[in-house]
Amino acid sequence: GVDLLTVGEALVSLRSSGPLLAGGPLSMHLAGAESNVAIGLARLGHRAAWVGRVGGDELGEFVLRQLRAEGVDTTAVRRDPARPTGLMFLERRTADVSRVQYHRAGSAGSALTVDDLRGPLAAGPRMVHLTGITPALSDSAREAAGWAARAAADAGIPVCLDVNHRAGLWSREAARATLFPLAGYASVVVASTDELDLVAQAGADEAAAAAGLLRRGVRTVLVKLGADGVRAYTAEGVRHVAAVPVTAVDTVGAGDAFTAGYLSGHLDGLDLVDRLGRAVTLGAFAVAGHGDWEGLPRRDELSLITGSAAGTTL
Ligand code: KDG
Repeated sequence: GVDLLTVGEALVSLRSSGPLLAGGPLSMHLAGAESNVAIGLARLGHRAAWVGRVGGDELGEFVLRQLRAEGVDTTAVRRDPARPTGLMFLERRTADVSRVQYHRAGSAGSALTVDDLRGPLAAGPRMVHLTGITPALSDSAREAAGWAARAAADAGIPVCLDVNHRAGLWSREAARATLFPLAGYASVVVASTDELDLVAQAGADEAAAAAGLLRRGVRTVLVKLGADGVRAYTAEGVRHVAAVPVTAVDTVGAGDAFTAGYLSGHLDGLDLVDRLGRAVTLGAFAVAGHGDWEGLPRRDELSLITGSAAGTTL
């Protein structure tokens, strides 16, 4: 089996450098939180697979070519000739504000089913990565994500869940109703500070939410703090690791890079602080370059950006 199986929807992202309403050139990129994570791992030399559906259209071919070029295993991907590949526009509205517009309702990716995932899970990946985006796409995708988490956990395969709340897809209440039970199958939960209560009792603060997850069997809760780094909660306590200071030009994909770095460290058998160090290093690479994943490092490039991996025990 592969080191990491990721499940989700890969999209074509059309990026503008100014307001969309004014027109002008768009550049075409592969996007998708889960495929971003797969690319991050593949760049570091791990065997990573992505599974999902793409259309029978040219955009689906583009998605597959990009993933294959990055060394991601796409053998389980389904082409869905009846539906289009999902699309998003990423509009740079001002230097500091980017806006997303999705064209993904009824997409091939949203038609994901449990049956699409049986083969790749039976192949026995070392880890499985899911995000809170997939269950927001459709009833069948929600069922598929839930099935994958349960089946992996039952087979003793550690599951990583990134909450990744997308307000354009569902409400916080709907997200919590689905993601709270899903998190119970995860061994790693990744969230930003404003997402943690979606996998906890409503209104829980960070420490209470993390404690609740650990009580439910989650081994590691990673709270992404952006430019402030990460706080990690485990049975041993709380650790903080600072971000690696870089010039940030584009924060899209930073969370996916962070997760890829953490999972890479996990697969390499690193201890917690070194896993967190690799996570913030990949996050730094992501924000220091344009694009969701284009700037992610190969293994021999990790030392281009170095932080002090010395964690603080809180
Ligand atoms: O994490 C970056 C993603 O937001 C982007 O690639 C698109 O998956 C995506 C989504 O659904 O927003």
